[in-house]
Amino acid sequence: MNTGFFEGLKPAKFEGAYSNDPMAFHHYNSDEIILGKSMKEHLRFAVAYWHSFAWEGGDPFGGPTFERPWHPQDEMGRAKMKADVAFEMFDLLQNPFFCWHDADVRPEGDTLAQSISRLDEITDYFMSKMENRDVGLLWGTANMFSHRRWMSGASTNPDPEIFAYAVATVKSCMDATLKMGGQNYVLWGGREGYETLLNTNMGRELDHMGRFLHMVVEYKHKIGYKGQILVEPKPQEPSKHQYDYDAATCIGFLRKYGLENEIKLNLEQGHAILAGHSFEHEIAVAATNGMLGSIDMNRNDYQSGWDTDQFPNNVPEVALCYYHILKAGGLVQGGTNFDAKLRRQSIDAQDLIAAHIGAMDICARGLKTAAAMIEDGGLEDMLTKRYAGWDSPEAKAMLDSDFTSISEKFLARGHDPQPQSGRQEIIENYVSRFV
Ligand code: XLS
Ligand code: NI
Ligand code: NI
Repeated sequence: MNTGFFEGLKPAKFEGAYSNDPMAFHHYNSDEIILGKSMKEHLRFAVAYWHSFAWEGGDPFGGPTFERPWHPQDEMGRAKMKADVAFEMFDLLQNPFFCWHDADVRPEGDTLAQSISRLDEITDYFMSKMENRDVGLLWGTANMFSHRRWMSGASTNPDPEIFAYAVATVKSCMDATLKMGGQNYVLWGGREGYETLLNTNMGRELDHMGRFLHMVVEYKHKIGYKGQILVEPKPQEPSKHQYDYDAATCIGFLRKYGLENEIKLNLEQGHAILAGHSFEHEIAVAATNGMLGSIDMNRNDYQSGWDTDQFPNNVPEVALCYYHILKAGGLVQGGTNFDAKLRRQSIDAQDLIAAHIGAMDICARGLKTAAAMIEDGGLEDMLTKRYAGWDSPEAKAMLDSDFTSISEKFLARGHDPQPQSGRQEIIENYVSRFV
């Protein structure tokens, strides 16, 4: 039975760029082939359960604005109604993937055992709904940052009993992710960091986090889970400093603890901005190190300086992200998760659908733009030319040589190399032709 929450709305269809229907796709044409694969296969969109269904519209200055029929979210009957609405939304959006935290989908139990049995029950309920649909789980994760027990961290908590609670929690979420055929398992450590170094034994906390992630990987292999394990970098918020600061920091951490072949990264646009980077920078860092796993697509407000988790709306930015993703071989087992929420005033059911349709269109435009640049090959040509000097056998041999011999040969050549233009404006003009 339909809940009627989205009453009057029909499944969104592709109508082309000139359609006037705000509830139609203007650019996302799921079956359209781009560089040999359908848009659907490239983009692998996912809805974030927490923003779309669990968040109630509160902010630091005010309470909920949304007043959904599944509020308050404190009992299983309403958790199921919330699931019904979620799947009605997936039907309207042409069956995307979705992602959840345990806390988004089930009410907290009185004990951990009760929380886990509720997670089992609701994920079984999801699976019954997935049976006759083309909806998949992109990833599952544990919320180990909202409840007060996590205030001093999960795996980095000074209290070993909280570490144990975190282990049991992640174990249950990995079990549920495996059961649902989830393609990835994500760990984002919002409280794995500190408020002040004065009360923090950083080395000890990092060792505990490294050991915790090893246990995640050991458990993954033990249960035969074939999905990817991903950590999600973010520099701060809610903690003053988070250990998974950015892609480069995570990669260093994973290498230090010998996890670089087991764990990849889930990168988020807004987190890149908070870290003082661009999103394509984070993607390029991960890709260069063979650790690009999946993306959380959203945007920050450039004025507020918060992680505002808005739906993406900037085609040139999104295009450069997909350019680097395509160059790295695509998202493969990962996807494009909209870790994005409505604005607090957007209280209509229609807003929720429109936000996703718009974001899917923006990503489709970004993907097409990126593919056009790849097909044209202009950027690649420019790189080839810029580094052409390194193709000569003498230049290559230098990398196997040493300081003394390179210096002697260079001085003997008596060459005075002249600077070459980086041609940045010309290249930016080139990109503008595509966006
Ligand atoms: C918060 C994070 C979070 C993760 C999942 O900023 O983006 O939503 O994606 O825990
Ligand atoms: Ni985020
Ligand atoms: Ni995220």
